[in-house]
Amino acid sequence: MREQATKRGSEEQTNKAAAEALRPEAIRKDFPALGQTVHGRPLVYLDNAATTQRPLAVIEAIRGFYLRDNANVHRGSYDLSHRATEAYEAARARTARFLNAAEPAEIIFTRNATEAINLAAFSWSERFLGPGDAILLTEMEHHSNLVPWQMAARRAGARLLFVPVTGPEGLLDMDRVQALLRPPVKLFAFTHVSNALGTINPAAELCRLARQRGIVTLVDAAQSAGHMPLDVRELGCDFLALSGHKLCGPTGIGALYAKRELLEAMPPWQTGGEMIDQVTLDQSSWAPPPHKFEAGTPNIAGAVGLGAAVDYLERIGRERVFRHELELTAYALDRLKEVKGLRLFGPKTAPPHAGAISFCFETIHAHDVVTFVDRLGVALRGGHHCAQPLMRKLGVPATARASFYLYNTRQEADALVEALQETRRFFGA
Ligand code: 7TS
Repeated sequence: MREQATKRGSEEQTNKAAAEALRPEAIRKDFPALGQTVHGRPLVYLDNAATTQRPLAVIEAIRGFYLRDNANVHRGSYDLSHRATEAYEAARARTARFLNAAEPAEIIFTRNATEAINLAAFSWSERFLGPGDAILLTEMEHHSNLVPWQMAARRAGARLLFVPVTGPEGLLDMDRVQALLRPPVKLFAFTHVSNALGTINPAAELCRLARQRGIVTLVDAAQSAGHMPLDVRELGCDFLALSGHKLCGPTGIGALYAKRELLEAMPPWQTGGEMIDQVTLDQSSWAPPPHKFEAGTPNIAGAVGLGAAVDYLERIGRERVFRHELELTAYALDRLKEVKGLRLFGPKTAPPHAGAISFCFETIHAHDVVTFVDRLGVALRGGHHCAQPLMRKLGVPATARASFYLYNTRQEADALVEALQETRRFFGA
């Protein structure tokens, strides 16, 4: 009884914590890199869509691994190697839990989201894509979720089809989705959140429509994992790709989630050590998933860092992170309207606008904007954001982009607006 009451009490506390607004000022203490000045100004780091900063918990986890547990995995039969293997596989289990995958074997560690998509595009297409088939993508894809499919289609004699992006708000044309999700389409790959427009796509709905028609789905979650609650079983996707460095983790580690039956059916991508069962001079058989898809010595310390990152985000609560980001985005979208001559891309409201805001001045190149505001301490990204087809559609060569994360504050959104006002005055726009 008492135990139950205590449990209920702690659940209530957890729920209360989840309901509490996130306090970025407190969170910033976990991120030493944010406390610095650049060009004599406090750093305002707004390039989180490119990569996020790392909390001490992640830095310490990597340090601790190299200080105490460093050895190769799945090889030695000595204590240190067992510890390294345990740490690596524990990171896989934590990542699986983070995504609510049915089992850790559904998580393949990769270098990043790009490699995760390349793996899926190569192996799935080898087995399941043939002449005359089609792959459906959208016009807002990052090159990482476009070029691998171009290559796969070329190899298979298949073609690519695209869901159009509509209007200045940059939403997917849902009528066209309905019309396109039918033979010869075999797979639908789309971004959950656009890095260039900030649009949050209705991923669960898109997966549901595809599933109804027997079409396989891949969700590019590079911009959503770590920013909002994400549950692969609720989404109903077949594949999902993420990068550790965009969710507080280290660079050089990412993951592909895939349903086990697909991983069983797909041939390996890279081959060599670690991924085999039996090898003769003439032929080989494969280890079961996930190891079938992890050739060679993996990024062990990177996986440990990713495990620490997902733990960190779970402690904070992704629901709170998401709410904070939406509130900050809504505030910034509103304030950016004050800047004369600034053209904003993407949805007008948050949601469906996530924390990456793209904009440009009609008469100042995005690179000039980014270089100018850097001198004021504000770190933005300028360019085509690896989405050249989308830029062509928007009719601009490049945009400047501010992207928020859990540690960004309203004061930083104000600093962005002020820096853009100064830019406009300086260039006489
Ligand atoms: N997909 C999306 C939607 C992305 O935004 C990115 C990276 C990737 C895939 C690839 O991630 P990677 O970790 O494999 O490189 N986007 C960005 C960006 O917007 N600025 O720098 C990288």
